[in-house]
Amino acid sequence: MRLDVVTIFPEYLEPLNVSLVGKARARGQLDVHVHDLRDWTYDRHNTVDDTPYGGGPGMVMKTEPWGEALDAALADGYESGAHGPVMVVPTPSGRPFTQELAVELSERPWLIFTPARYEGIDRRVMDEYATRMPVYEVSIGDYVLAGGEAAVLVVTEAVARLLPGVLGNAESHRDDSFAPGEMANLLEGPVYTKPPRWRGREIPEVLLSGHHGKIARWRRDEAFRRTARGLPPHRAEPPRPDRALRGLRLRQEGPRDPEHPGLETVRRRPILAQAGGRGRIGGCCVLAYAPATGGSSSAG
Ligand code: 6GU
Repeated sequence: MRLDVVTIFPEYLEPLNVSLVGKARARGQLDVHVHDLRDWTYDRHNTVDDTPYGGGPGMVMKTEPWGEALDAALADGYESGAHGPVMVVPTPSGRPFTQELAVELSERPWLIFTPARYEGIDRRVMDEYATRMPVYEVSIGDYVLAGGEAAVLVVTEAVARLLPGVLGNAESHRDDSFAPGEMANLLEGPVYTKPPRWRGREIPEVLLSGHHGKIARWRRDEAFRRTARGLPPHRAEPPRPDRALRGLRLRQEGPRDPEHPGLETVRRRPILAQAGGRGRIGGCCVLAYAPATGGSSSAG
């Protein structure tokens, strides 16, 4: 996979040389190109921003440096044989970055990140490149960062570990929380290692039984239990409704979600953030879903 990042803080992307992503680069599984946006400015001050049309606070990133930088990155990529670019624009008003989106991005051969500072990039840049390639505007959570660089690191790490051969054990992301398949929409249960007793705390006995079937069942039960208990309080984004939640008996309180008419919301809580995202109904965050059962929904 080829990654291009255009930024005014190339040094912010140094962590891409470290750990899993750094090793993937060293092995040639990831081909990373970081570009300095200011290389495509021609005034004494290397200006990349200007005041917003229509007035208002803050500054907006200018079209011309982005246009030239992206054209150059694209030309370089195509020249070296890359194909099928996707532009990933980090922004708090983007679609929520989920494991599902990480999987989707991991299947693309070439990602071009455009982390912005200030109030964002002139809209015409995204509109222009959307005529040539898919443009994903992505948010990593309901809070506002000073710039998109940290989001690039987050997305890259989530995507890189999904690339074939990057994780040591081919099966090690099968059981991830939110991974598609068996564990879709389930949070992972607890894990333990040696010693078997620490400060008076023992590990669940079943894990010592050597009975693989029982252990698998216990792990799945724990994942259901953790999911049913609700999300950790810092998590605004709910597990997505699907088959995995069908067996759960949760209280129903909310209206139907127009996006998932066959399901009813079961638990809601107010949210504070302003940024857009799925899972919202009338200013509330949907925490879980239960199948709509025509009025008499599951209780308990
Ligand atoms: Cl992707 N960028 C910025 N600047 N702020 C964010 C974000 C991204 N995701 C959440 N907050």
